[in-house]
Amino acid sequence: MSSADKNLSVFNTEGLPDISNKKFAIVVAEWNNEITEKLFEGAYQTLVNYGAAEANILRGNVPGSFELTLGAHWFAQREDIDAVIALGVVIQGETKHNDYINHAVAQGITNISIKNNKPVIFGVLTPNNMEQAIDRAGGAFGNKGDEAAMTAIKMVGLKDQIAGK
Ligand code: RBF
Repeated sequence: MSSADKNLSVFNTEGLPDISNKKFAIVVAEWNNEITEKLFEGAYQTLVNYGAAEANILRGNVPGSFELTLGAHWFAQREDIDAVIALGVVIQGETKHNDYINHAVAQGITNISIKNNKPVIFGVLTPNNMEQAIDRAGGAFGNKGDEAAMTAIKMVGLKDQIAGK
C-alpha cells in the first residue's frame, strides 16, 4: 500500500506487548506546531489506549525538526526510557531546506537508535503542502502520531521478545 492511500491510524494490533511498565518519551518540533500538536495528541493517546501509564509518557519540545535528533538522543540516553518518538513536519516545496532537514533527521534518528540500542521512531511528516499535512495529522489519512506510537510499541515488544523476556 502506498503512503498516498494508507490510513496511518489503522494497524494490525495482534500480539501487542504489555507496555504498562514501559516508559516513552515524545520529542515534538515547534515548527508547524498546529500540526505537530496534533501528532503529539495522536501519539500520546495511542500509547495510553494500548496500555501505557500517563506518568510514563514524557515530553520534550525542540525548535524545529533539525533538532529532533539531539532532543531524542538526550532522552534515549536515559536508561529508564524504553522508546523515543520524534515528531515533526517538514513541508516540501516551501524551501529546498526540506531535503537537508529530512535527510539529516532520518539519518540522525537511525544513528541514535542504534547507538542507544532502543527504538527511536521517525514520526516526521514530509508533505508537499499544508493540506497533505492536515490529512495526515488526524485528517482523511489518519494521524502519523498514532502510527509512530504504534511503531514504538511494536519495537519495544520485539526487543523483549528477542531478549527472551
Ligand atoms: N523545521 C521544521 O520542523 N519544519 C520545516 O518545514 C522547517 N523549514 C525550515 C526552513 C528554513 C529555510 C529554515 C532555515 C529552517 C527550517 N526549519 C524547519 C527549522 C529547522 O528544523 C531548525 O530548527 C533551524 O534551522 C535551526 O535554526
